[in-house]
Amino acid sequence: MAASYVEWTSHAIFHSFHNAFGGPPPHHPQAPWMHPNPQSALWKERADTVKAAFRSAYAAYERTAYPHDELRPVSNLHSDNLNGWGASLMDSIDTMMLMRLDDLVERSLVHVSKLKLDRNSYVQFFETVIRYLGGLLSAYAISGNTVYLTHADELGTRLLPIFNTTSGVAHFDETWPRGAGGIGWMGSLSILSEFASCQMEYRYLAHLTGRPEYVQAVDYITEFLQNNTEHGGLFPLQFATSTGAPSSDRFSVGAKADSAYEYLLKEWLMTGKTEPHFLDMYLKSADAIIENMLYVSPSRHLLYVTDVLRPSLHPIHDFQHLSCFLSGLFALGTATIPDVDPRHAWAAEGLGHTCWITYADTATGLGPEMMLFPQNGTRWVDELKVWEQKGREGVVPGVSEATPVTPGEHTEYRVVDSRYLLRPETIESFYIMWRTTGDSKWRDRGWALFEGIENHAMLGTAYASLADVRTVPAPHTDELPSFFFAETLKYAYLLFTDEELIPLDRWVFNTEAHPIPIFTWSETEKKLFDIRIPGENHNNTTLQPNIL
Ligand code: DMJ
Repeated sequence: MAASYVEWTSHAIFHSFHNAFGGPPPHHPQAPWMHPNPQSALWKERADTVKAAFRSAYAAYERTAYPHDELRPVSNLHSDNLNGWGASLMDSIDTMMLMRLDDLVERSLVHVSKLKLDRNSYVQFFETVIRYLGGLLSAYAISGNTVYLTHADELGTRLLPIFNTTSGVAHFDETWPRGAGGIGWMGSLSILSEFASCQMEYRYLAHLTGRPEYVQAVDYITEFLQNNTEHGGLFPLQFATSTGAPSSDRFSVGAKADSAYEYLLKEWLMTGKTEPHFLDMYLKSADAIIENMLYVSPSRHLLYVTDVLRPSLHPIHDFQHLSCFLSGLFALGTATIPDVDPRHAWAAEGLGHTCWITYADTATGLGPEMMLFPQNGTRWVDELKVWEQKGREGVVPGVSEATPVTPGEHTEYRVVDSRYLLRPETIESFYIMWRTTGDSKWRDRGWALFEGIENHAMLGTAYASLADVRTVPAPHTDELPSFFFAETLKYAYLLFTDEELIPLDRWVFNTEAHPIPIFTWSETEKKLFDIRIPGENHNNTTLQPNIL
């Protein structure tokens, strides 16, 4: 068996990376900010520093926790909350490939080859899809090695019973071999972000395997979302799994919601912008978010996105770290949607700025998990109206350059959860902002963020989440999540390297930062999978739940 791994060289990785999908890379006009950069040596050194951080933290995981899911870096124990299949390894393979850490890739391939998915196990659908299935699909897309694809296909099939509900929305969890769904802490409820963040992975898997059941299962979810839209583009946080009835009065782009909105744009991008219903859904949702959930703080004029409550969409004025992905999503939409409303670009800039401020305001330079803004913030669209009426005088509201506080100065918001969980959303948005605007401030801010991680999250060789970002020395919690390897360090590396490893016109990241190549459906696939492209003939079947 070892012989096939020996062929696994970095040359092979990048040969396949550029050729497995559509032959040699097409000519991409160089983006203006990619011209020879006098600071290249500095940024190369910074990218190498991130690579060294990955190597060090991964070595600690391998030494102490492998083959379990995650390292507990304070106690030097491990956890197995993600199926016990080696989540940190499985989530990291494509990061290793992009960083050209060939020895680690080789060892990972041995692990994947031996991985048995058929033992009795409790699986959470969402985490399994975004981390394991997404990780395997990207590893295959980058390398062309079919070991990853075979396992992705097996995993995709094993998870299919989770879609088999009377409403068609997926269960939260499942036991294997086939047992009852809905057995974990969510019981008979399904969470929006969790059942609506699997479509990219399953549709790409269908493209690779030719299996229609993968598309059918997830296209039913898209149809369910279309039928359950509120306020023009918002979705409640939870639904009863059996009836599909909403079971929450709250709308959010943070916990329980985030990637459901993210996938609308990304599904449109992933199939080469050929399926306009995804764009239509995304634009409606973006508009509803802009109209109802974006607020500006009274004194620092910081733009933030808050949860709102039914029926009047009353704002809570909370701001979650998880919501910081929205800046990058709006930036990606701005760069890819023709003639898009300029509010998307302003929101990307303003939200990215606020996310940076929440880091730069703290003693550690790392941002808290949740903040509460004063209750008298103003709706952003109302401020925009006044600005328009005044002939657009001065900067766009909410896009002002508020500066970080000095020690003792009031931040205006209150920190209600002071942890930093090594999450990626802020550096993810900095990366997308840098790639789509070319403004080097996003790189500089990303470097400051990474220095915060180095200075305050590093514990010897590994890293640990912070219990309080406001205190130096920072207290730690006993956690090193797999997404630190999959996302935080990957986005940091991509932000600092001058190489355009993942051109955004050829790849699209799933919500766990696993890149999926952009493709278009063939005529055969359109018929087989019942893909409806406007202006093209298709039969008029209606998707049904319980398709299995
Ligand atoms: C990751 O698993 C994914 O980014 C998910 O979409 C949100 N939560 C974590 C990172 O914070």
